[in-house]
Amino acid sequence: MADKKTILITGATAGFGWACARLFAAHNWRLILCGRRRERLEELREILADSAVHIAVCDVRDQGQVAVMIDGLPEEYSRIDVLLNNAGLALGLNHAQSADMEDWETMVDTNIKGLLYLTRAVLPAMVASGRGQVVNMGSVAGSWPYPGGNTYGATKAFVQQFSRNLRADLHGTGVRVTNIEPGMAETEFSLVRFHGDRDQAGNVYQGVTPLTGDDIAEIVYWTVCRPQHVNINSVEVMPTCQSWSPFAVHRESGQG
Ligand code: NDP
Ligand code: 8X3
Repeated sequence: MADKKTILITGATAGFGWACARLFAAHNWRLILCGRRRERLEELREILADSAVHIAVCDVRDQGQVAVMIDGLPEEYSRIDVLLNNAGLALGLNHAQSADMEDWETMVDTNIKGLLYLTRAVLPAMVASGRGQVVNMGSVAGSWPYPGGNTYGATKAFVQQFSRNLRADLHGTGVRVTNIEPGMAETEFSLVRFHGDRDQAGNVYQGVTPLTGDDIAEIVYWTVCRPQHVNINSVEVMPTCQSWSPFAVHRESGQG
């Protein structure tokens, strides 16, 4: 029987990360699960009691904590086949002129710098072994602007271009890179975006059928299971109920 493969999932305590943990466990993968909420990680480890699971409480914004997590992996978890850079968040939906600078900094620190810390820590071993895959969680917001998306969308545009540049750097190494770009999905995302306001978060999903964590997990798993000679560069996916709006046009008052 082939040896188990190992995936490191950041942001495994909720949403996409949680769904990916369950799906990869069901396919007999060895899991390294990372997030800040220890109790959620322990709950997930219990749910996945039949699987090989290593949990790591880690704030991806802290490069020191990331280094401790990677350096402290037990021997059997130390060869990472897939890094799923999923930890991330949107904070606020204010227009730029009234946005909270602390929210902006948190998004940059998490969605950009955290992803960089993990990638830089894991890549050398992948390159040395001649295989591996980095799967980044981007967003449609990285390609398509919307009011209030300002810094969140810009962090995901970074993820999109960084993913492409990684492919350029990793040319010929056998290491694959994929950027997943989901649209609206019901997770804890909106609850976090609206700083815990359940009504505001609930309104986002009123009367629609959004994507689910399981939908995204299946896509992540599909990209990882392509044959080694196939690299899925990006997957953009929206719920059927979501599409684009026309350009907004501001008209001078009195001009109709
Ligand atoms: P959730 O809020 O449900 O999950 C976010 C996860 O990120 C949690 O596990 C959280 O864990 C983790 N996380 C946040 N900050 C940190 C940190 N500093 N260190 C470690 N872990 C952190 O949201 P989603 O599952 O929806 O989001 C996952 C990814 O998908 C994000 O990158 C998001 O931008 C992206 N995305 C989401 C979409 C959506 O509509 N839901 C659409 C497109 C992309 P903890 O709080 O325990 O640290
Ligand atoms: C999350 C999707 O449209 O709320 O990345 O920005 S959206």
